[in-house]
Amino acid sequence: MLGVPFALGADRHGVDMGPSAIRYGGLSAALDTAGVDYTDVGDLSLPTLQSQPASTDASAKYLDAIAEMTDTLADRVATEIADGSVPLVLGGDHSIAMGTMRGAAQTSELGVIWFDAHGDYNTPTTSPSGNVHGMPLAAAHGYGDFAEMPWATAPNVAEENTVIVGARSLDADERAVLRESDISVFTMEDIDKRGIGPVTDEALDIATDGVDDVHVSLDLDWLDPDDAPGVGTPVPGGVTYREAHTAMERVADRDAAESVLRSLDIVEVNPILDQRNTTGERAAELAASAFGKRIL
Ligand code: NNH
Ligand code: MN
Ligand code: MN
Ligand code: MN
Repeated sequence: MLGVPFALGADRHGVDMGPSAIRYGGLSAALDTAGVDYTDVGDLSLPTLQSQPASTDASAKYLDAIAEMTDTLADRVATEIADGSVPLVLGGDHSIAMGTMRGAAQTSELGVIWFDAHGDYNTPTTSPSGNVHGMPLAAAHGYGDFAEMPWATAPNVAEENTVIVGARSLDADERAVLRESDISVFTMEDIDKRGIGPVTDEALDIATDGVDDVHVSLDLDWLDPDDAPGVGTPVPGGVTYREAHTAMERVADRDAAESVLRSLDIVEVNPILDQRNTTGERAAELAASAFGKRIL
């Protein structure tokens, strides 16, 4: 368990307190119940929004600081995996996933499952906001502007093994790019038609096809804002807390059978926007479910 108290990718105060909120939400107790053998290695030391002058690059804000964060996190994640651990990375905004994926994919091929309301497939050229937390999946694939930024790119991650689950807010250019790509996108409509269990199982099939392991990235705005209000970019019409549980349980089931989980990040929890740490508590429970927590 590693905290990444980072907010520059969202350009919004409070998401840097996500690691504290998730720990305070009961993560250790939930992992104990799951019977997980874990160590909390604390938080990375990173620049805060308060300590930075406002970014002058409107197309990709704070990109230099984000590159440094990515280097630090990627090295740490790679080291922990080499030591036999499965990193549980607590964000922080979703830009941290660039670091997790680059570290996790360093030595062998990696599938990716992205549970998110958003596609996170913008680039500095296409982004409507300039917020890098809307770009990490494009960065990992070295897409567009990111082809010139090796620090952002995860080696050994193929579009064919990348799956977005639960999308319901795609920007116009992002949508066009995803439609043309070999990335699989399951929208909320797919979940409504088929159910979250079958959709998650198929996502796991795609992500692990011909590949050893998967990285799971869970953005708390994947959940409906009624269930997870403490996020910076809420989108109505999301999955329920129960559906999110089912998805994490399917991940744990597959991992128990085939040892597929290489790394997990839990991102975008913002306690400033939350209601009495509801979102922090739910993030903690969902993480423990992904690591095998069951009621009985
Ligand atoms: N698509 C929007 C953007 O790029 C919002 C991204 N926000 C997220 N992504 N929280 O998961 O600015
Ligand atoms: Mn996201
Ligand atoms: Mn999102
Ligand atoms: Mn494995």
